[in-house]
Amino acid sequence: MAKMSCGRAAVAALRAAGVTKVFGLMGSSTLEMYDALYDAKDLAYIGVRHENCGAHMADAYGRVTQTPGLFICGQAGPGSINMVLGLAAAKMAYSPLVVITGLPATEHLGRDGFQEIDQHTVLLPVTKRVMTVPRADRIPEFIVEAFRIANSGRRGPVVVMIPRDLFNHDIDVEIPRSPPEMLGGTVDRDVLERIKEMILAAKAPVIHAGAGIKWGRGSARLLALAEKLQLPVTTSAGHGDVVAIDHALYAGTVGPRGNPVASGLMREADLVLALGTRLGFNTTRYQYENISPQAKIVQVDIDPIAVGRYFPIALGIVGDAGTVAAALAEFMKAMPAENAPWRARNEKFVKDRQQLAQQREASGNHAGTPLHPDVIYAELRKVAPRDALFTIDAGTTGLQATDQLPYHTVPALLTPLDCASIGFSYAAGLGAKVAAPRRPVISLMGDGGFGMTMGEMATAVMHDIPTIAIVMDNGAWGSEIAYQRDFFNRRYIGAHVHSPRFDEVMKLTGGSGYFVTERGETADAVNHAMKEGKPAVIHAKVDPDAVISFRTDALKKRA
Ligand SMILES: Cc1ncc(C[n+]2csc(CCOP(=O)(O)OP(=O)(O)O)c2C)c(N)n1
Ligand SMILES: [Mg+2]
Repeated sequence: MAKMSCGRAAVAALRAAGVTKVFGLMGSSTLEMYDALYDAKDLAYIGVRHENCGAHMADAYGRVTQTPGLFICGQAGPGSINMVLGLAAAKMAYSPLVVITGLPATEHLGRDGFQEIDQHTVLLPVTKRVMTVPRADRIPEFIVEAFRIANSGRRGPVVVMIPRDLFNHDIDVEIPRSPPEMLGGTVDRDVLERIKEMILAAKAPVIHAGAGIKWGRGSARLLALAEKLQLPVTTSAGHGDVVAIDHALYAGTVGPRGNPVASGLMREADLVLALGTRLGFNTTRYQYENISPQAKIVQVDIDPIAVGRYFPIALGIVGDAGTVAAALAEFMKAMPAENAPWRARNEKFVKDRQQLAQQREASGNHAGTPLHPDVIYAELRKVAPRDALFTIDAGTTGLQATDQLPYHTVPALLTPLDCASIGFSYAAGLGAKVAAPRRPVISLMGDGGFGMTMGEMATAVMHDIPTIAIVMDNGAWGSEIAYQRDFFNRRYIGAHVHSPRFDEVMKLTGGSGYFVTERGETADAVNHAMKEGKPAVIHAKVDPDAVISFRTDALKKRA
């Protein structure tokens, strides 16, 4: 037992939980903690400019490292409420994240006083858990517990709220031990036998892999299964990086953000091994649009609620998808490629995939200005190193990129997933770079989405976080203007945006800026930025007509 200030005890608890990087935005309700961080030279502090971006950064950090990211939201009330979207995105992504934030003093709670907003109620639906520390000497216990909860089972964001007066105490404290490592569990032999029978009876089985493989670091085990049985791998939306894109069995992403080859495999499958995926909206639209109604589905997910939720399934398993893939690979006899029963199907899919790649290269060769976004993706395929990590936003230019970028090292893609928010990509890229400083991080987004987060250019420069942001400027809220074009007879209202030259703003901030209008210039700028190693913004003028209406389910064409 040692007597220490509660600020120091909180920092000691962070250390016990394995924290080395702290994202934060300060506020008076947590200053004791800040004062303790002053002496904590082993914890790197990254001060951000908006709480929501801080939450996105810590979310991305958690996704990349698979240990919870930490955001200290210094201020009770307004500070906490500013990060609601970032928490929601983390929750939807099963991303491990811990936020520590203040509360008004206990003697003022319930008076609707200074900065008192009902944080608990606001944050509850967008988090896995919200905890209020009731007593000063329990601060360390609550912090370590938050890390355990964030990182267990279905991972997610956990908020620890600390009334500001608790920090005024010195406490006798024993810092709890760090949370235990979670292991994947095992799979029953009878279950494996049932899956084996279904596979052997199938004519066109596919593996459909999702977040559970990616976040569970199950890719190698998934590939062992795919290779042993010669099964093509399709992925759910936002997880096209589950295996390297040049793998012989890789088909890419299913659905509107994906490609017709992967979607076609699912439409023609008679057995889908859905590993670590909910078969969610952006892949299936909850319909038999990209999945055959005749297909038997074996679904594995860590979240019991997700299993069998959107589609009737033949067999459901609650558990770690990589563990199940490994157990199945071990259980099954190998099928050499030349006599796998689905050999002809596989040969066709490989041919279709080659054709798709050729079409994309042709489309990426568009001459002329303004640039077609496909040109940018094609150039990234040429120059991005194999360990590049991409982040994208939910605008049309980001969504079009989803299945077109060169993913080789898992994880290589972070997106807002079902949250489908804009203003995610730039901040997430910074968090990813802090998590993986040696990997090149390239963030793509539209002019609208970047405008929401451009304050973080200062964060990148101040803390030397050298990501490369490619802002595709089409002068519009592109995803939305596409609907007005396609469904509302081009009656444009609210759809155009005017932006400053973001490259120039980045230069003024102290980083590097590039302005791109012609074919070849994106590749040059990316190469230059990677060599220079400074935070960089590439402002690319792209074709305003190259917008796609992705979601058409509730829209009726107007005459
Ligand atoms: C936080 C948030 N606000 C608004 C939206 C609705 N929305 C989706 S895409 C989009 C347009 C995005 O424009 P931009 O970032 O320029 O990308 P573009 O579509 O032009 O490529 C908007 C407004 C959203 N998804 N998230
Ligand atoms: Mg735009």
